[in-house]
Amino acid sequence: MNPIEQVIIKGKTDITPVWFMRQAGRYLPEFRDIRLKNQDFIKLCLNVDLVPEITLQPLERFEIDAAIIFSDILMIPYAVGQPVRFQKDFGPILGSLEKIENSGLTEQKFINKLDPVYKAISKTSIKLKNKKKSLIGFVGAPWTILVYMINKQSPKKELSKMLSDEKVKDNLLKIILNYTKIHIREQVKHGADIIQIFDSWAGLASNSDIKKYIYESTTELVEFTKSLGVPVICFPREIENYKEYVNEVKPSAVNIDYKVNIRGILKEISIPIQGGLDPKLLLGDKNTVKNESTKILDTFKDHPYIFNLGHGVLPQTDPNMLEYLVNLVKDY
Ligand code: 1CP
Repeated sequence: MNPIEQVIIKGKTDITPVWFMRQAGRYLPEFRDIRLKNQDFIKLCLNVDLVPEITLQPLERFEIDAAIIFSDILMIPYAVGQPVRFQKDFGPILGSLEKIENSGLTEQKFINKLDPVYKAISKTSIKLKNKKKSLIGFVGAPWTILVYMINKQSPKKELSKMLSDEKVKDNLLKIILNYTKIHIREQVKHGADIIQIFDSWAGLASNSDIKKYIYESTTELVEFTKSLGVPVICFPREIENYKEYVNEVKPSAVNIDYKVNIRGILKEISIPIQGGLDPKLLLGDKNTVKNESTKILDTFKDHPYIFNLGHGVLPQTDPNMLEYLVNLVKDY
């Protein structure tokens, strides 16, 4: 059993495993070199040689306990037939939803489209054999995928009125749930030993949306993943009530965002906790990083805990700072 499995399955607390959301990516010069030569981001996510290479890049540098497969949550809209492209300095741009209905989608077509992702997972899994590291597969939560598919761009910019149209949402939700399950199943089949569900825009759901589009739909994915014998970590970023979320959705572990009060959450939640450190701190000085991460480690010293950030590594982060942080956690 590797350290992350020990924490999640056995609730062991004497070791603190560590990995980072967005650990494979833009802050690494070796990733930027590859990215420069591969302008089409979706194509890069479908490159069977480069995906394992990028996935393993952070493990070459740091003593971290997991690899997270280099991919994107928007591979689902792409694979169900909605055009997706990433524009430099803007982010994702999604196309018309009509294309989905006309695409004659079947399970086999969907799997064929994402076949390079699964081959890349197998390849990465073989390279990690005997290394006592987890290989994390992931999906976007149905709500967050719904937001991107309807909004067609990051909700950071502007939010579409169509998000209040129940009929549009319900039709899409069925498709999203169906194909997200298939994507989870295939990732597990090819060697992912943990699944993380990213609900990056959970904080945008209105009270009337939370029950159906967050709790019920995420619970369906959590139960499905558990039925495959694999632990599932949920990250409902900026949701108001983590306690209620955990009680309703019952993930194997929960990732907290950096706005969460860590002493408060410790009292409210008994399942394993992951994350919490503000990624912006890594842009500052080492002393602050040391003080804040020690505070977190002290708080969770008797609770099953996996060290991580409260959101992804920022592109401006100096890799040396991450190395400093990993060593700090390992020496604690
Ligand atoms: O080089 C580039 O321009 C591409 C940048 C990039 C990268 C490196 C994107 C575009 N996605 C990724 C990889 C990625 N995305 C991973 C890889 C594994 C890792 O190291 O963690 C993961 C897990 C994701 C997941 C993802 N994609 C999320 C959920 C986590 C989060 O950050 O909230 C979301 C919201 C996306 C959408 C996305 N992908 C990329 C962009 C620019 C965006 C939009 C973000 C937004 O709407 O503001």
